[in-house]
Amino acid sequence: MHSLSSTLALPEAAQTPVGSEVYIGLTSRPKTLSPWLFYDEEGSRLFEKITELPEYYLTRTERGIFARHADEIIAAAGQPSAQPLTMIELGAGTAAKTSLLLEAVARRQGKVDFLAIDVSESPLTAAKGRIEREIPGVTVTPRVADYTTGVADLPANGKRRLVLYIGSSIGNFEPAHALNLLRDVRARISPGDQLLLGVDRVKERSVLLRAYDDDARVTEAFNKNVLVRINRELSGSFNPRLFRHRARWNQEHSRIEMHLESLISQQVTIRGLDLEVKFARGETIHTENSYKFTRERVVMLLKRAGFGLTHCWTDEREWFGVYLATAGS
Ligand code: AVJ
Repeated sequence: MHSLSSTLALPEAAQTPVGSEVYIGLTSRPKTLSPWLFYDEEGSRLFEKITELPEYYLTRTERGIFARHADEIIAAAGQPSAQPLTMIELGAGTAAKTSLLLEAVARRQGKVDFLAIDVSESPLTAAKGRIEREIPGVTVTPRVADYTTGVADLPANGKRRLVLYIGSSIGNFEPAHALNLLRDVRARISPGDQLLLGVDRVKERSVLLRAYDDDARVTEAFNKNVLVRINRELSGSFNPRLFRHRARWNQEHSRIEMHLESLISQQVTIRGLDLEVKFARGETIHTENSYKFTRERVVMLLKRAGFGLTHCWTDEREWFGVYLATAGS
């Protein structure tokens, strides 16, 4: 259907990051859309709402771990000789949970530089304002960049780097991509520098499923928002009501999958891409993977990326894991 000549004649919109992602995803079999497409303004707002849902334990649990162990985490990152730290966060967003760690660093060494990296500018700007107002001694440098395609230089300022990759964001990537990402981080820092990785753990299936299919249907709105975004940015004709939100546990790959399932046989036009997309009844668009980890898997991943696990922290139910690892030589 999509011959080379028609590919060459693709409209301009198909060459933007969103356009090409949507074009490739919706002409693939099975159909997919990458999870980064969720995060337009409305999607970012919906995600913030998700983090407050009773079913979505991830954010609350990780925050609890930081609230309880921040001083210990920061002391461990500075070992063995109380090294001063500089902090870097990948996918910082509003950096809400990060404050607990920044406060601990400020208590320990007075001043700290914080490089906050995110694809989206407005939450970073808000984070800088809030953090510098609330935590004396912290200087925030926002950097708008897509770290998933490679982190650029990570400044040390003569200090030991502590790189944060928290919130189980790594769970969105296929294992090979996650490994590449951590290897890339390792290549940008020095032996002895530290990585703090926050990941969601494997647990009872019903708990996992509820976290991605909440009663207030916020996750459903978050999932369907990608269709609304395509309608707006690429002149699509999706009717979100003709799709159903699905969350499923994939045991083999140890991941929650989110899909949008077509309720009927239908055809959708995406004028901006010059594209007609056919859906069979029951056919899905796979919109997200959220991998869940055992401790063994995290240790293996870190090791293969050139890190050695030194400490880990969890909550009482052992639902979430925070892992501190040292860059090897
Ligand atoms: C931001 C990737 C950690 O996988 O739990 C929340 C995104 N998707 N609800 C996750 C998400 C549906 C979230 N991460």
